[in-house]
Amino acid sequence: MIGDDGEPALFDPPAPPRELVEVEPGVRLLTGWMDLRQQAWTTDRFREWAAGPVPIRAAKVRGHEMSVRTVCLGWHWQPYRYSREATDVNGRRVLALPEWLARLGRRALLDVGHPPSEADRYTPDTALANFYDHAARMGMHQDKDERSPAPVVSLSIGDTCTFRFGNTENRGRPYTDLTLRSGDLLVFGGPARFAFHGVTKVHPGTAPAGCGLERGRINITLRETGLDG
Ligand SMILES: O=C(O)CCC(=O)C(=O)O
Repeated sequence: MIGDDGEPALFDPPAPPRELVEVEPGVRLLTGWMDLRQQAWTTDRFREWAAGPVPIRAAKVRGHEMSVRTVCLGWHWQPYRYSREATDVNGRRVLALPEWLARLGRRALLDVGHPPSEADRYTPDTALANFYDHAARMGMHQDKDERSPAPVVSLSIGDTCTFRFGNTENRGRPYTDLTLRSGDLLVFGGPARFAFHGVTKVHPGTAPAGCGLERGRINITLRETGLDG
């Protein structure tokens, strides 16, 4: 809980300890990366982005709406391409990627152990911000509409989910099921950059008080598109 004066309220449960886990080469999970106040602040920004000029929407894959709703910054993503204007929504240009988010991406790489020379070069130019209600899922897919092999930085806020991280060959085994909680940071790059992954379940009632979301889950991924202009 955040008190009226903006300070964390007394008797809050302690923040979960940070733990850095190397899931497999190229995939690192840093739990408890964002504190509650950072999560709530980011949730407020998400609500602003979702209002437009290109409002949050469910992208259509082969004519079927995804259960996840997405709003994009920097570049607009629609299956299977990026554009500046949201031609599948209202034709408006998406909001610019804020500099604080690019800086956050560089900090994320440093904090999971990428060398400073790599982290400094990281210049994400798009963010896909997803909202999951309790019924939403994301099928196994590769993030491969980007031309850059730079890592994907992924932030979770709200309800816990089961996130499946697979292999680069197909949607099936081998894969690892990870639990992503509010505040967790996941980075995947290197040999795992183009691995299949998805969200198999969102667990209702697991969002911590004070994260800014009472129900559902926000996920923000930062990426370098490698596109010009
Ligand atoms: O929600 C997540 O954790 C994953 C999102 C994802 O895979 C994507 O946006 O491509």
